[in-house]
Amino acid sequence: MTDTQDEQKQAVGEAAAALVEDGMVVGLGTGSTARFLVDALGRRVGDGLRIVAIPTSERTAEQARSVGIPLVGLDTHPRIDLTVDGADEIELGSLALIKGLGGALLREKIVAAASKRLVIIADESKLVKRLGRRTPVPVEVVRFGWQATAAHLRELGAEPILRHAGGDVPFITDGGNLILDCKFDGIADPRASELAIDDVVGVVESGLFINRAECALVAGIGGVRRIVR
Ligand code: ABF
Repeated sequence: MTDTQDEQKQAVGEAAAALVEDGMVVGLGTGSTARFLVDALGRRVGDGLRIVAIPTSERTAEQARSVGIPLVGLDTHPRIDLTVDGADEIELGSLALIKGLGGALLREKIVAAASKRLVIIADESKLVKRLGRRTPVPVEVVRFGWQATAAHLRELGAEPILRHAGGDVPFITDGGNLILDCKFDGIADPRASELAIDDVVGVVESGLFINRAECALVAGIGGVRRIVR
């Protein structure tokens, strides 16, 4: 029985770590839930599990190194066996995702696209019936002309807000870009929205991950359950 949110995150992190097999190339997600995965994998590496891993952010890389997980890059390992990552919203039925509130969406999406399997780990608060009603879609944009990019996103029905790191300092991603958190009033066709946002000049990537997740391991009061499309 898992009740507190941290216990739920730990439960799914450990359940996902159990999916990792000897010899795998593993993508390591970012966020508070993924932290439990990385810790659990570190314990398994300490017990003899032989893997290499590719982190989706500098902070995940730092944590992975601290628990002894050997890190490699996509330059030497362009195909990943299994990536485990968190999410901000998971739409029931479609497994369409909003990711990126942690600011790592670009590397997360590149790692996800290089992965044979993507497993999402979350507590049940992330489950929604309709994507985008509650959570903005993070959109990574280049700095040059970001205000014009924001205007194009408004034409798609978004309300883009420049993300700040604190005060008037804009948040800068690991890739050196900006993030516009785009509020929608629900997203009726996530795939169409993902394509439309990607088509906007100045956009690097969006936090819409559509048709990418194999399943989601979700912890609730009754324990961990596996949700598929
Ligand atoms: C990451 O997981 C991000 O895409 C997303 O913002 C975050 C969710 O973090 P948490 O697990 O802390 O809710 O992959």
